[in-house]
Amino acid sequence: MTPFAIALGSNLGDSRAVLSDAVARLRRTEGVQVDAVSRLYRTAPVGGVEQPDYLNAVLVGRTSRDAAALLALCHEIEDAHGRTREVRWGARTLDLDILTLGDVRADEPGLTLPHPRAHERAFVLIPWLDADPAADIPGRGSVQKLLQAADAEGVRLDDVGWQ
Ligand code: A4P
Ligand code: MG
Repeated sequence: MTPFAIALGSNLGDSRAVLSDAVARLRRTEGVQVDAVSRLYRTAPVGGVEQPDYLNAVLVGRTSRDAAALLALCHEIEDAHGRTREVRWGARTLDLDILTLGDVRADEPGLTLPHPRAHERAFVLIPWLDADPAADIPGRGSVQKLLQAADAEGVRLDDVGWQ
């Protein structure tokens, strides 16, 4: 079983319900063991066009799946929640990004590991620390250290919570 971390994000539809369902699906997947789930954060959108705030979270666990199979699972769960067409720029009902899978390094068109932008994104690093205070990005360092250099403005604990 290899440790992994996945970032969850949503800024369209009933984001809280969508993220809860994504966690539930991961929990009941064979070969995936969920060890911890962060609290829920409401975050200002980073990059791209003007769009609604996101709800973000991070989940950590262990899996017997390889990187391709874990990515396929993420896509399957994203597909189950579809993409709505109300918003022209295509903000997502559900985004599942693999942050790390053990020490695996990948640089392929369909998969980059560790995630190429995770180390600089407070909306990833803050919930990641929640789920795993000892989290580390191979080649980048501890999440705690990386967070000190990130801009944490715009990331706040969601007051309703979940799970
Ligand atoms: N892909 C490559 N590496 C990975 C990986 N490690 N994990 C490929 C998951 N997927 C990976 O992703 C496009 C393709 O990336 C996939 O087909 C997969 O094969 P996508 O989910 O279709 O699109 P995306 O996530 O919108 O694209 P991108 O460029 O990955 O966007 P980002 O960088 O993830 O940014 N602001 C806030 N506050 N919160 C957010 O969650 N998210 C984004 C998306 C922008 N701003 C945000 C947030
Ligand atoms: Mg993505």
